[in-house]
Amino acid sequence: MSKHGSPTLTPRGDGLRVTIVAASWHTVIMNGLIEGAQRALRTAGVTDVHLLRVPGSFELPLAAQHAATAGSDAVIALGVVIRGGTPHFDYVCQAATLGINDVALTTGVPIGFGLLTCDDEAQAFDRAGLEGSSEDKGAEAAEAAVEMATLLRDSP
Ligand code: DLZ
Repeated sequence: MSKHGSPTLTPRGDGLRVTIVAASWHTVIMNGLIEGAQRALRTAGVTDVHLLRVPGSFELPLAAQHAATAGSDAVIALGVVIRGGTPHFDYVCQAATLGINDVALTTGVPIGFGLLTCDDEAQAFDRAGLEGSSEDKGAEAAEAAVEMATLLRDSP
């Protein structure tokens, strides 16, 4: 377990098809999340990896649904939403979170939840798996998705 309480997962994902769906706001942090997810997939032995870029986090559920119904064994949803001065933050976070969960439950395809919902850029940077970050949420989301995909595949 890490100092933040996250478990140490070492999933094997050989033979899986995995799609990363990634929003495009907050470029530097998004790059960190995507690279973290790709790194974790390589470590897990996943070679069939696809990347689907969408405009913002609000669009993540539809992209995840597309990937799940098009044959992906697991999806990783990555986005960064930074709190602003209006209620927009809450609407985008809620729609993305509930939508992603809904897609996982209705399709049966596991979706790693890598949506950062932060008060400011510094908080997001600290979770982005970049040099100087203390957490790597892209990698964590990828490991969880692969772990779930193999768990569901191998259980009766
Ligand atoms: C509109 C908006 C705002 C204000 N902030 C963010 C953000 O911090 N992160 C993010 O991923 N997307 C943001 N968006 C865009 C919405 O997610 C969506 O793309 C637009 O409302 C168009 O549907």
